[in-house]
Amino acid sequence: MKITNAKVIVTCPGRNFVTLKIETDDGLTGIGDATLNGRELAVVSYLRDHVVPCLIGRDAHRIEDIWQYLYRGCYWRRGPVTMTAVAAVDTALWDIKAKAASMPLYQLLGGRSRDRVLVYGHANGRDIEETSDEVGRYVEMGYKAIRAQTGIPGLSATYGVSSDKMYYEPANGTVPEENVWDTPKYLRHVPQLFDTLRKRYGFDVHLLHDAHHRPTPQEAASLGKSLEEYRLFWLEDVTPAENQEAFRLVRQHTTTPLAVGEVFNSIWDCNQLIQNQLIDYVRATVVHAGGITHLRRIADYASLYQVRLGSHGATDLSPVCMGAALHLDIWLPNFGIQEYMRHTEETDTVFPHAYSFSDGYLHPGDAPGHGVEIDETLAAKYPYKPAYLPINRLEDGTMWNW
Ligand code: KDG
Ligand code: MG
Repeated sequence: MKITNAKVIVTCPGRNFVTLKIETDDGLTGIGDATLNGRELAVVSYLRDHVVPCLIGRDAHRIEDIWQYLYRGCYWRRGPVTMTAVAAVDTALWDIKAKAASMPLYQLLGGRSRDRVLVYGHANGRDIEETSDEVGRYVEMGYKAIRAQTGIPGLSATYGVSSDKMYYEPANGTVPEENVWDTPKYLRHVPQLFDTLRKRYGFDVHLLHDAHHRPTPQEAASLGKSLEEYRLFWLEDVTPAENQEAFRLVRQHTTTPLAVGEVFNSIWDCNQLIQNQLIDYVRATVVHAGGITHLRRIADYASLYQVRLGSHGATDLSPVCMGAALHLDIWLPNFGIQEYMRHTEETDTVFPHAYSFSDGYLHPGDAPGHGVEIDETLAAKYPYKPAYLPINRLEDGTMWNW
């Protein structure tokens, strides 16, 4: 089955998405997500200018060989732009292979290891009271796991907290908005949030929290310790992981489960974290970590060390990524949880999909392939708009971690 065409589709139904569509000579097509938040057009160029011309005429069934060709063959290995482009090709090819087999993708991976995929939603509020009410809304919708973020007294804006609730979109502004950050204020406030939540909702609901890489390793250790009694499902991105060894200090001081890796694009980003059991969950995802082929490799490696997969699933990962991720999740023996930040109806209409939510779980559906399509006519009605995530500075103006 030869690849005859590959096109890169950019659309902005409320936020930007990049999608690669691969066509074959026997009429089957497949799509892959290629969205890299705030750097979308870099991946568009990488694909259009450097990858698509090399795909034409190749055998669409040779997924592994094409992956190696794009990874080893480009000389410049790894990096978010490269690995997002590789992921888009890989996901589209898995979609085609599963359609050719008339099977849902999870069947090709080895079949289901579970009936449904546990997901967590995002509850956020300007203060503890509002966040606590939001957690209640998620409980009512059937969620079994909820991430809670709250505004911090003394800071005018906190990432992850917005006046829009169910469908908030963190990326906006033609240049990044600048927020002020203060870790000591944050460290004092967060335990109060979880104290309130546990008193109100008890311990049956899973609670999660994202520190967005702001604390230093020492601060991260102290945060983990101060949250132990609230029994979090996980504490995420508690410090940057460029220096994987930094997690040793955190690990030595707290039993709070640790998750990291939404910015990882390769197994080399988490090799030491996994091998030394410095984390409990790896947050890498299909679109940014080289597609199903490479994420499966990371997850298999993680399983040797009892580290589980808890993939990133914010709104900047398109429904195409979500569909593919759910097939991996339902098969993967060492699956932990899947993030599920809902897309707007506008986005869902551009990307009709087979996956569905019920009672706190997602199911990928049984359509052949990964079960997500793109309505190209509708997609064309939403042209690209520049949009960026905010950035952080300390109160004295120092540029800080995002
Ligand atoms: O593109 C970055 C966002 O998806 C990210 O900041 C959201 O931290 C995030 C999360 O855990 O969903
Ligand atoms: Mg995060």
